[in-house]
Amino acid sequence: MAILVSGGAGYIGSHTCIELLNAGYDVVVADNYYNASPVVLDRIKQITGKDFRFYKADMTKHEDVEHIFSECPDITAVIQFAAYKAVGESVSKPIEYYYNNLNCTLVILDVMRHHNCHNFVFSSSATVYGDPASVPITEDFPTGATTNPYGTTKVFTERILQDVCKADPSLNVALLRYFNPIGAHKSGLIGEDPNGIPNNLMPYIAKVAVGKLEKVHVFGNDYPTPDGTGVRDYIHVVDLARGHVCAIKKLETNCGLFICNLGTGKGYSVLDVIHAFSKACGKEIPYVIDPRRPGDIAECYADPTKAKNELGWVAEYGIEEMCADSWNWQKNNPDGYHTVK
Ligand code: GDU
Repeated sequence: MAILVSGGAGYIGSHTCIELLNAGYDVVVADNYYNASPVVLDRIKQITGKDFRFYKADMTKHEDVEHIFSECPDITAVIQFAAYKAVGESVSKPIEYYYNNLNCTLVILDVMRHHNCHNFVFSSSATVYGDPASVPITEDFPTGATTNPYGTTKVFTERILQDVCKADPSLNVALLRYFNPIGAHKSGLIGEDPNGIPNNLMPYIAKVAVGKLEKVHVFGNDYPTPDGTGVRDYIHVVDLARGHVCAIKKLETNCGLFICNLGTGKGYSVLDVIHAFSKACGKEIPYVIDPRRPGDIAECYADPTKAKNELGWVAEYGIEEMCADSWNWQKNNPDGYHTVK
């Protein structure tokens, strides 16, 4: 029994490989290094003391995916992380985003059915809820009113998977809607390493703390939130990774379609995160208030009750550990995986 982790060298994928290996699963990693580095693979081996198979593969290419499944007949489940993920870029490159993100899943599903593989975990996002009417968000909230093509690729892929589940009762699919993953593995050996200037808050703060960027730009302080800045449900990436192991176990019970939020249920503002990070790194994080970023919403946090009841999963780490672990990764690897040791 092996799990194919597509996009397994990326940020969430690499942390998930570690949790799967630690839980005793055999792992097959596939990645094209679009948003990842080969260094990650050695780090995963170093952390776990375990080996795994690796394929440099483009999951939109039928022959690449077919090659993996024909060489690894023991694959019983796929966790599909491979996708483009930059919200802003998706607005200017919609064709690339729809082509890549939808085809990765479609090609894998097509190959899976010829190889007797029935379990599929999809890396979805709270972005499918758009601007929710209220918080906390439960899984039955309406989806689809997204504000950018990236978010819409998540909605469309969810819809495809629901249709495929209806057509094939032997298929088990988990749609995991992540809130805002941050943090890094305790070892400081793997973490988030975005290309260029980070779009997301936590990697941006970390780059300011390490002196690579001058100050944080806070996008708006006039939202209807306690301090006026945007509120999000930040979740430690290791907690999120553990959620995938729980989802694999759920699929092993032949559950059919399973939709679940993965969040902590707690909301923190941009200023809360900046202050928590200052404490973790022991220095002031300079910031400036800028206008709102188009497409942003005021508040977004999960109701994680379903994950607790049906996966037996709860987030263990709080904001202090998320910041401490992000800082530990950033200070040890100021240039991410390009850092020369
Ligand atoms: N923010 C800043 N300055 C920055 C970056 C972000 O003030 O430099 C603010 C944003 O306005 C927002 C908060 O920080 O209030 C978090 O922003 P992120 O960009 O880190 O995260 P988002 O909530 O915008 O989006 C993230 C992922 C998406 C999607 C979404 C789900 O990037 O892919 O999954 O969560 O809700």
